[in-house]
Amino acid sequence: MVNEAAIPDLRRDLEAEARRLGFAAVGIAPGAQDGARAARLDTWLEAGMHGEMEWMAARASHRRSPEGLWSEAKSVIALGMSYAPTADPLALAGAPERGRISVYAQGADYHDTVKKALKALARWLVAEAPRRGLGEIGVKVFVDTAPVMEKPLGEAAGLGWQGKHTNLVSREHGSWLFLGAIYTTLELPADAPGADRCGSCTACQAACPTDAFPAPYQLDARRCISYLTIEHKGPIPHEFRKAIGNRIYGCDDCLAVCPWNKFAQTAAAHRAFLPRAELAAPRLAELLALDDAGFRKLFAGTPIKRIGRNRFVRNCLIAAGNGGDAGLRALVEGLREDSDPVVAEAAEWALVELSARVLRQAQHERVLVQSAMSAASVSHPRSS
Ligand code: B12
Ligand code: SF4
Ligand code: SF4
Repeated sequence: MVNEAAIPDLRRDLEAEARRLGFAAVGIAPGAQDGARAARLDTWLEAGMHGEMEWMAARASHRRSPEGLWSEAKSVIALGMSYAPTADPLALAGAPERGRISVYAQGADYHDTVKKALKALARWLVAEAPRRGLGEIGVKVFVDTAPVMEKPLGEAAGLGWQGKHTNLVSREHGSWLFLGAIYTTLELPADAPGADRCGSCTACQAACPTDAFPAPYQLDARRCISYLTIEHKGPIPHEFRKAIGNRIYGCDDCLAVCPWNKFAQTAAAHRAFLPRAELAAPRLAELLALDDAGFRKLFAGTPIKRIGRNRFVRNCLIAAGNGGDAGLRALVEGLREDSDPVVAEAAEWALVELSARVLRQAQHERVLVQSAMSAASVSHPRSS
């Protein structure tokens, strides 16, 4: 006999334990999810909006719903860990000599931090359920990489709602929650789903530099700077290079402009995600000089290490070309000989951009000198 009466206390203590482990948001969703979200995933995949992320399509039947992945899953414990920034994520937009790393990647790798806390919470639950007369239970923990739709599950569990930028927005934590999930065979009472509070706002749609939203609540990943700088392996398509600006890993623009961020409690942010000093505003000159060993050393323990030196330097070259800092010319020239063809191609492009910028600058200066000279001859007509 299962001691049903123990469930409310377990639910309360589970939440307290989750908070002790560093989670800022906790909710419960049923293991059976409605088919609407699954249908939208299918439409998204059929339209090819996942680009080269073949892994999104590969296990779609598992991804569609918790029960599709694990038929015994009765409930989902959805969890959010805050990485609310204290500085303005868009502050470096006007600093072309520096690269912009998105907020989520400036501190510890969330995969490690969230997974560790999820495992600790799952162990707690596995120990507590039988102790409270609820019998032996099974659990599986997920963060990011498994075929799990974390945002819809977070919404179903009441953590917030999926905003028009498609990410989960929380009333207490704004756009800045990492999500994770524990699937369990234990049946827990579900929380009410989060209600959409976007209203008539379109700030995130208007802010996107690459026009990556074909419609509100839909993202074409192939156009998203986060995808282009992190997931995309080959040369970055030319049509997006200018719009990338100095973003060298991910993009925060649609998140940063969300008005709900003004309620984000920065005190709730997990300390592990505080920005590392060297990643908050890195100089492109230093990043362009990285070799494999230097890259691994600088980015050890961060999510950036995953993309490897070549893809990262490719991104920095795009930023260098866009920034127009002639001081980077020698470094860029050197990278034209790089053994990686994608790096070499990006260097070639950056060099053309830098040269064009220097030429434009010289022309601009010539025009200024000429107009200053003619102004001088107008104001001193008798001196000629
Ligand atoms: C693939 C992926 C990406 C891809 C594609 C993003 C995307 N929107 O799908 C790329 C590489 C672009 C990406 C970028 C980012 N990502 Co990402 N990503 C994922 C991943 C692995 C899967 C997401 C997924 O299932 N996409 C498939 C689409 C179809 O799902 P969906 O967006 O939920 O689609 C829903 C809506 O679009 C809606 N919908 C579709 N059509 C329609 C039509 C109508 C009318 C309506 C109403 C709704 C609707 O229904 C769909 C189903 O509910 C998750 C981790 C995970 N396992 O869940 C992290 C995840 C979503 N990413 C995350 C983060 C932090 C980011 C970035 C902010 C990183 C950065 N700073 O660069 C950006 C944000 C870009 C953005 N605006 O989405 C977090 C989001 C946390 C949160 N609070 O939501 C996650 C959950 C990782 C984590 N564990 O924390 N990501
Ligand atoms: S992350 Fe950047 S590029 Fe991607 S959708 Fe948001 S604003 Fe657009
Ligand atoms: S910026 Fe506006 S539309 Fe976009 S998610 Fe936030 S509230 Fe919704």
